[in-house]
Amino acid sequence: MIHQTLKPFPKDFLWGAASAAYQVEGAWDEDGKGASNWDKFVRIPGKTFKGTTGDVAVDHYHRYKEDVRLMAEMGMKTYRFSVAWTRIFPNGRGEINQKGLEFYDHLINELKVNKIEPILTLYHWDLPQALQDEYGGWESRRIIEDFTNYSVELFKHFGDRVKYWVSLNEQNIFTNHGYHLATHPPGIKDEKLFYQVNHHANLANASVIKEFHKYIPDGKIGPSFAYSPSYAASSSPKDIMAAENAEELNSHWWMDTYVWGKYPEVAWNYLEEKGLAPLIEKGDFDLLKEGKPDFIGLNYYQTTTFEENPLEGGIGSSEMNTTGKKGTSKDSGIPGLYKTIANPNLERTNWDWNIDPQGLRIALRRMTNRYGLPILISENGLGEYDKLDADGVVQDDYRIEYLRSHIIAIQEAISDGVDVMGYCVWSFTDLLSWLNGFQKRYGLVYVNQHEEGVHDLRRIKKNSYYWYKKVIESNGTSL
Ligand code: BGP
Repeated sequence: MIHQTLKPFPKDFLWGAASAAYQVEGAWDEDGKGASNWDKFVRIPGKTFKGTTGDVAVDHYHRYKEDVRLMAEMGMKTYRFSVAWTRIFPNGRGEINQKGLEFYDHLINELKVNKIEPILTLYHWDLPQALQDEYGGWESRRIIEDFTNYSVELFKHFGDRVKYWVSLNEQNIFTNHGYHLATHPPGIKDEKLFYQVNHHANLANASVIKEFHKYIPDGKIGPSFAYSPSYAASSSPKDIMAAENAEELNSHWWMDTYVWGKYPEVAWNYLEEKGLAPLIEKGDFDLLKEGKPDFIGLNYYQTTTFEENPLEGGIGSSEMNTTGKKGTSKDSGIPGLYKTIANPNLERTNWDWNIDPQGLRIALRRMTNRYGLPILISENGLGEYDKLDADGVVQDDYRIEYLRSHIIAIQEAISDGVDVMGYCVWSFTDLLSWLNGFQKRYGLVYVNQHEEGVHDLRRIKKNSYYWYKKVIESNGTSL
């Protein structure tokens, strides 16, 4: 659909950027913080790129004032960050660590003084290790109570100042890496457990959303989902069916459950046949239905293209490109359902992520048609090698191009009728990439931090910072 004129961005559109506690804060064992699953995992040799850890990360814990100053100077309307559960409850539950609350109090107050709307993510993957040790973390239903208890403390404490909340960040990604690919903690490969863990996470998500509405009736909450729309490799009905299968199992499986409190039939039947469907207890679906989100958070990076994959001899899962060498990723799939294939119409990044702004518009439209909820784009950005040149400038024009084309796609989607609440660039400053160290950079602000050696961590505005400042000032008219 081609619009003669595009609708303007809404007046109160939340232009912003995002981060996650483990990737920016550092201070991993300061002021009473407990150890998280990531604090443990990164210490196992060979798990992360060049053995990088978030021990220091980009030291946001000590430099948050400077970071917020840079946000304010850019005119940012919103900042999405996550709370480290282990700062609040070092062992996952029990006594509150006041120093942990204080840090986020200071951060939130600093944002408010600068008229930046905080968006608080309750869980961005750093689980208290104590809970993993005690009962397997997400593997046990006990997580529902502990996650709810932790979340309610945050609602009570920050609810007067924070109105936008994200419950779970990318449940599909953290469970896939944690229990299927074994590339994130706890590093397990067990398909059956993967679906059980997801059922617990769904229940925990619903439980905190239900509580949220009691404590912060004037606030909004939703999960952030990593949605990668499925394309068919060709017009062959077999490829189209493969793409449908992927959409059912990789997207509807999660989003339908968040919004409607029930699992989609096709995916459920497939999993039941395979003996992989999760165990459900009485009352589970009631809880799932009671935890309806106010919006869906969309983390959009790319689309994925699928073709048919035979049941006999078809390809299974494989590893992703964490080398930064273009073309090193391998196709993966589920025999009998689908396999991925490179899309010849799309450019790829050095980490083989497809660059597809139209895919964002497609994602927004599909989600709107199916769920009818407002959408917060809670992450979108480009990970690339950025270089600080001799004049102290970071010429990340490729990032500007990436962001510009995606923002145009959002405006087209808004013109199509999609209700988009805001847009958070991933990320504000450079930060630690879970598996790619510091060489895969996303920030609007460069941070002098690297995998090896000790660095001054100074902040340098990239070209994209100045460009985004104008975008915000003009409410998206100057692109
Ligand atoms: C999302 C995560 C972020 C961030 C981003 C980029 O899946 O929510 O935490 O890491 O992806 O990923 P990467 O650092 O692997 O390039």
